[in-house]
Amino acid sequence: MSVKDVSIDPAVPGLLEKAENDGLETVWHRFASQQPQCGFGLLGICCRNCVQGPCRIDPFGEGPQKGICGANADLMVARNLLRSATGGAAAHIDHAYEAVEALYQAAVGKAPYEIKDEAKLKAVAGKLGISVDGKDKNTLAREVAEAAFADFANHGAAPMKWLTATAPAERVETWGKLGLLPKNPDREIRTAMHQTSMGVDSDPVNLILATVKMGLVDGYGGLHLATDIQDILFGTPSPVVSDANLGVLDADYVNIIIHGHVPLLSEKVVEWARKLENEAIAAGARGIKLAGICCTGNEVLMRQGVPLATNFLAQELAVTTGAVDAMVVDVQCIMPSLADITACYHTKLITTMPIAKVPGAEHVPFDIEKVDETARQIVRIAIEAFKNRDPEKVRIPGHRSKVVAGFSVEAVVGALAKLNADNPLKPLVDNIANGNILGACGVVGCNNAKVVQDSFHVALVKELLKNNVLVVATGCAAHALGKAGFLTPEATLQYAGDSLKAVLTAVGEAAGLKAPLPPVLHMGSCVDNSRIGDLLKALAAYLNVAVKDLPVAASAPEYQHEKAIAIGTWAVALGVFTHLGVVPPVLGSQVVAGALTGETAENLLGGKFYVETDPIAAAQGIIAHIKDKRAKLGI
Ligand code: CUV
Ligand code: SF4
Repeated sequence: MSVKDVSIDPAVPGLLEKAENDGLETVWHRFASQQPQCGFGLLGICCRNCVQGPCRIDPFGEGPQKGICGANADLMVARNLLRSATGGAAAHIDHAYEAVEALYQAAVGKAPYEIKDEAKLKAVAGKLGISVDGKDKNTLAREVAEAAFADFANHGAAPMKWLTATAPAERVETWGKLGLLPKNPDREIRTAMHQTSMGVDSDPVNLILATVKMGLVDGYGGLHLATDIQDILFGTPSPVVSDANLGVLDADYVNIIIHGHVPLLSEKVVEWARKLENEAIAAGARGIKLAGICCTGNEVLMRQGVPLATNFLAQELAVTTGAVDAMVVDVQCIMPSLADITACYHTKLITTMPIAKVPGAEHVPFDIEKVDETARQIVRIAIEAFKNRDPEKVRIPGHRSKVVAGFSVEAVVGALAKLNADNPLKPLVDNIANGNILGACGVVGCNNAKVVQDSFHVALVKELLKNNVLVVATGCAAHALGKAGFLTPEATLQYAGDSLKAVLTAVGEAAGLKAPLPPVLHMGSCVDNSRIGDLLKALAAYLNVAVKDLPVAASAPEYQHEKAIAIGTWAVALGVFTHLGVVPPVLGSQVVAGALTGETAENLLGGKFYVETDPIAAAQGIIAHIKDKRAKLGI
């Protein structure tokens, strides 16, 4: 079988052909062989929550309308949705928890990480009400880690500290009134699994509210906690120039790809790759090239300038270049098929986490106390593998695009402070108020085999920029936009509407960049969606309105992961109009679909989901929403 027209990434067609010639199947081949996909599953109306099942509901109303226990379509859809959001939140919470453990171990001298960002450490401590006076950085870091641990050990009635310390006060009050404030992330996950098990909650509305609460668990116990701790440990990102796409691999070098989400090991791999250049040269290479896939890629791009190899859907094709000596993976979004692909080349697939092993891969366990040894060993495995590379099998696509990344809130405010030191947000807000910037949209999330790779991201963003909507991006969306050339000053000249172009040019000049700011600001990985939340909080505070009143929106055009469901729910809870470009499995229930996309969500939370599978129509929907919010603000 041959597949075509699956991606707009120019590096894909040639490599796909190579994969087929090498006798390999990819995600797109498997997607084709899955067609047609199960209609019950697509609508969310099947249940496997007990062993009397599986049960399914006839969506046409002729067959069964209830499962064996009596569960109807509304209950199945609501229960499945909460379980998905819980799965996503669990991934982020586990990630954040590992970062906290690393910070604690570093602070007590047990893990070889240096605490790089003392200013961020103090800022986070300040928000938590921890006094910073006279404390050295290790003492303060230990206390911040202990405050995070306290959330996980919270057996009382008080809400999660990380939430109350970082979320907008107006939101905390709103969520409190609705009874949605989470207490302890682990406990909320346990409760949600219990609530959705056979014969517990059968009220779809109660389950929807629990899903919103899970969004908050994700947003603050996962995203915000992970970002804060990673910034403290590894530094808060600031703008950095690099490249994106598989052309960043180099046949003359040892090529190491780091893939996954948690930067605890990859930061060290970057360090050791630099230290062991000489060993690579001794092995006959000109040095070592690193490149990232998925959110680990975003993390090391922002803080270390490591180029992006590619995003989720093309991870297999990265290996089919035949030029990757080691693919190092941690957790999340790692295709099990990678082992089949690496088996066809000299590439070493290296798993590192106890919960993420792949049969056929070499497992080099991540041990926080010995992380230097682990990283050194991994780099040496890559250098050894390089010696076995078959030049006949190498085909590196020529495609690479320049990217400017690393726009943390601190960096954005820093750039704006060059225009107005006392009131950095004023120039931005003034330009929103006068209409030069119509509004802003966070374009985030994954690739999904149901969508031509990167096509929705690019078409949507082109239309938004043309209409003077500023875009911020994270996750695999940021990769997509990077590969397509949107993370550059040149893109401002090419794609931004006239008034947006003028503002970005003025800010870029004033910030001393000698070029416009890019029209799409790369704000990081998926957990760094917390940065977008912080930016919204700051804008709302400056204007003295609620986040839900701002002329902004979010979009996950090509999302696939349960994590995206959790993040999207958090965004809606924050009051953000949140577009989805892939239909979530909720259409089997009018109650659930209606509540999430209609007035119920909007009245309670100020935000709602908006599902639209056509990029231009989606852009128009987002723009209409932004205009509506502007009108209500009287601007
Ligand atoms: Ni966290 S979740 S595919 S966007 S990394 Fe990309 Fe990244 Fe996975 Fe989705
Ligand atoms: Fe069927 Fe009810 Fe069991 Fe689900 S919980 S599988 S609907 S009997």
